[in-house]
This record gives sequence, C-alpha cells and structure tokens, in this order.
Amino acid sequence: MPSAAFHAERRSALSAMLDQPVLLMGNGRQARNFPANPLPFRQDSSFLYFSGCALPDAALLIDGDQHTLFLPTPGPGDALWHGPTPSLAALADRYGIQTAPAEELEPSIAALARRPWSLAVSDPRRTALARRLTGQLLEYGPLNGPERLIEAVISLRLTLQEEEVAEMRATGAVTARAHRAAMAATRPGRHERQIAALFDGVLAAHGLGTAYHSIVTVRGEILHNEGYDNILEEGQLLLLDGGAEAASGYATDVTRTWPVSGRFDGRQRAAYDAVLAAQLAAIDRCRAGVRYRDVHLAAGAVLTRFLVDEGLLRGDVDGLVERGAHALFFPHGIGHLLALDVHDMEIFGDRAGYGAGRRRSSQFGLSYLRLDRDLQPGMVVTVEPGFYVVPAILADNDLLTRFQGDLDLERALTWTGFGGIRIEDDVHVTAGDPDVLTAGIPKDPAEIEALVGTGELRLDG
Ligand SMILES: [Mn+2]
Repeated sequence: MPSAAFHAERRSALSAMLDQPVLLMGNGRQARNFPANPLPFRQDSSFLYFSGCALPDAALLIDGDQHTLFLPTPGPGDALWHGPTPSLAALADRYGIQTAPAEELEPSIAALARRPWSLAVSDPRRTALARRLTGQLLEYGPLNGPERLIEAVISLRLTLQEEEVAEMRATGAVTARAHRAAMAATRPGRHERQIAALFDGVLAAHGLGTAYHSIVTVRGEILHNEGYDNILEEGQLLLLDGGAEAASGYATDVTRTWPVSGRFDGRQRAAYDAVLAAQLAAIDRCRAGVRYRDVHLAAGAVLTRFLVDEGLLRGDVDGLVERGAHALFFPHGIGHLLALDVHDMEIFGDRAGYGAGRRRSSQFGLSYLRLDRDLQPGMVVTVEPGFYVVPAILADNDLLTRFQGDLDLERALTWTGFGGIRIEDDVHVTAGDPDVLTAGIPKDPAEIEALVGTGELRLDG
C-alpha cells in the first residue's frame, strides 16, 4: 500500500507546480434510496492519491508546505451505530499529516491570502461545499476545475511510482485466482450468476472488492453487458471482464473468454487465436515513446488479416485498417489508462487520455479509443482487443453502405450468434520490455481448455 511518505511527497510535488493553495474534497456517503441506506463508499481518486485517506467527508487543504487533513467530528449517536472514531491525533499518525476538525476548514480558508483552487467530485453535496468555500464554478464532469490544477494532477498521476505498481501487481495476483476459479467452475447447466458470484466471492475471500461491476456473459458481443440472465450452454463462449480493487483503491481490469464445454470449436478457436495474436502484438508495442494509437492499429492489422482469411472482409489489410473496416468486428479501442480509476482520470474527460494537440478521431471504432498519448515509463495501460459479431452493426444501414465494398455481409451473417471474444491484460510500460501485471491468468487456449470444468463453486480459489 502506498505509504504516508508517498502521499506527502505527492502533495509537495503538486504544491511546487502551483503558486496557489488547493482544496481537495473527499466524497461523502451517498444515499442508495434514503440516507440511512447508503451506497458502498468510494473515496475520490485524486483525494486518495494526495492523502491516502478513505474516510467519508474528509477535506485536504494544501497551502505551500502546510498540509492539513480536515475530518468530521463524530456526532452523538456515532459511537453507538458506527463504533468508536479514532482521535484526530491517531489519524494524524496514521496518515502522516496534520489533522483538524472539519469545523475549522472554513475559517482556515478565510485566513488564506488567496482563495484555494478545487476540483468537483462525484458527490454533489461535497462539490457544492467546495463551490461555496472557493467561490469557483465547479461542476462534476470533464470541466470540473481550473485548467492548471487539472493539468498538474494529471501530470502527477499519469506515471506510477514503484509502490503503486507493486500494489497493482499484488491485486493482479488475486484477480488471477478469481479468473482461474471462474474458468474451473464453468460447465453447461451452470448459470452466469453463479460464475459471477464465485468470481466476486474469491476476491472477497482475499479481502478485496471489485474495481467495477464484473461482466460475466455468454453474450460477449454486448460490450458492457450488466445482467447475469443466462444459463451456460454447450457450444457457447463465456466472457468474463472483472478485476479486484486494492484496499488503497488501485484497480485491475482483466478479460478472459473460454468455451463453456471446455473445448473451442473450429470457428471459436480460429477467432480466439486471432484475438490472442493481436493482443500479444499490441502488448509488445507497449514501449516508451510508442504512440498508443499505433498499439491499437497494430492489433487491428492482425485482426484484419484473420477477417480477410475468413472471408468476412475483402481487400488489402492496410487499406481496410486505414478505412476502419475492422471496426465492424472490433468496434472499441484497444484500451485505456489504469490506476486508481479503472478508466484512470476519465473524470477529467479526454484530458488525461489525449495529450496536448491530440483529439479523438471521428472514424467509427477509432472514436471509441480512450487513450492516444505517447507511452512513457511508469504508465499502466490495458490491452484488450476483441472480436464480436454484433447484430446491430450487421444491420446498420449507414455502416453497411460505407463498408459495402469491404464487408461480405452474407458470410458475416453466417456468424450470427457467435457472441464475442475479448482478451485483456494490464501492462506496465517500462524503459525496457513491457511488464504484464496480470500475467498469471491463463490465456493460452490449451491451458484454458485444460482448466475449464475441472473445479467446483468454491471460494478458496
Ligand atoms: Mn478495460
């Protein structure tokens, strides 16, 4: 877990970049349907990054080398309902920072020579407080604070320190156990819900939650399928996109796809091999100085070779990739930044994913690319190509007209019901070779076939 010294150093780095006090708001508890029934609490990621504090209703004021964590004073019934609250002195010790009661935040800001800059957070009540205390126009979304503050936060969070990478590697190892258990427990007649519960349960048995709602589906062509409504049938592929979140907030994000029966059929194996080859080629490109869009296009070229070989597309590979024809079967981007947020810093819109002078393409497929920076040592990115047979795409008149010469629609329709394959790993960019943080999770087809169906629905995975 990143240490108190790490957070202190990050605060000093932020302070050195700005001639300006900064107020960072932590989130509060948000009601699920009424206040006493709150949603599971998640701290704001920038707040975590600069404080390490995951307590609700906290605030952090950075004024030069004066850093203070303001914490709520427990109410009269709190000890009864929520247990004892550690003293401010004990919390100062835990977080390695001076602490003060929340009541002192407003007078402390009033005493500053300049009003601090702040950022909106996902909790509207806390954003409203930041707005009132700073007089800024803060609105949760891509424009949620002063440009210079957002840019400074992005530049610090963009490349990870060793302690952060170690945390993600450890979380990746737990994620590996959950993926293996899910593969082993898969067999025809079981339910998506059972596999999803097992996956989340193995993480919980290791003391961790999920970083996002796990996708567990035989309808892999529905990219962010949320439901668990299907019984697993012989001949289907099961796609599982899930990852653990560390207690410190760092995420893993891993997808594997395997045959329910434990054996890929001919088409499944051909498509699987192509997605895997695309993924390996893309991972190999995750090196310092490489433009991330080129990682995406490298995977696209490998997939396009397969699409042409299968007769789904026709023409030369380079031309097809340039026109984006492969997006008919690989409609999303190759991946995104990963750290404290699963799509790291997407709270700032495209600012984190697209550096100065770069914008999203308007081309079908490329328009869903969430990241297009030049890779730097210390960045962690996902690499997640896929192959999907999406009925909505094969019935989209605009797309069918645009790619009329490229697509063999009749042949494509014979693949209806195939579903989808995605293979995703988390890659740490270094000064040398790419460092795959989630390498312990089977993706070799023979290894997967040997594992599927060999286990029970047990939480000791
Ligand atoms: Mn992902």
